[in-house]
Amino acid sequence: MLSGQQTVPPTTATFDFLLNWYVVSAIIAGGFVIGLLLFFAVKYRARPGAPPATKGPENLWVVVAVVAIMGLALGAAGYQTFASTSNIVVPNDPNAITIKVTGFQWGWNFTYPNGNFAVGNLTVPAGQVIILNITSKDVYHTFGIAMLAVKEDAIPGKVNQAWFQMPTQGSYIDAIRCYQLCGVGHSFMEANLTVVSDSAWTGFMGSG
Ligand SMILES: [Cu+2]
Repeated sequence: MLSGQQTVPPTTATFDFLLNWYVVSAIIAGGFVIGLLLFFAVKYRARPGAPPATKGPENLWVVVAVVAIMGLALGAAGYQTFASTSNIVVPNDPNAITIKVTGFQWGWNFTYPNGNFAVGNLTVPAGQVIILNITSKDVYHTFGIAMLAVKEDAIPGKVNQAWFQMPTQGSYIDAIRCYQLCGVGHSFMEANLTVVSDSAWTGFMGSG
């Protein structure tokens, strides 16, 4: 859905970056372990007339190398995970726009800073930090925008925060949907995301 976009939203970029780290780390650790397994399986294979297997000398370097390489790979992935949390937690931006999101059976209600609300369509200005205060009117729902790597539970009596920043304008049909089975209408519990210019947003809010 983001094809043709000039820039990648920051939350999406962070999760893409982490996924690459995890895949590379897993390939290094997994490749080393499986490589050793195959090497030893061939080297010590059963051969006709060979003496029965006996315990050989300890190969300490193998143990140290396996632990060190796996530790480095996992440590690097863990470091990158914690280093990325600053991009995932809700930013402290004084210009952020806060919108209340209320899930219900079956739809999404968006309440804007001016008190107006809309059902089934979330309108936001491009390039601005959008903070969502997510709750539910009835049962558990999960608010999600897959293309922006946003997902947060909507729980009655509780407010969970999520944020995103969409660099470019556009209209994204059914970009928002529920990710928690919540009843017979769950599969239709969708909403559109409309990203507009600053001036259109000012008009949308009325008087600015
Ligand atoms: Cu649902």
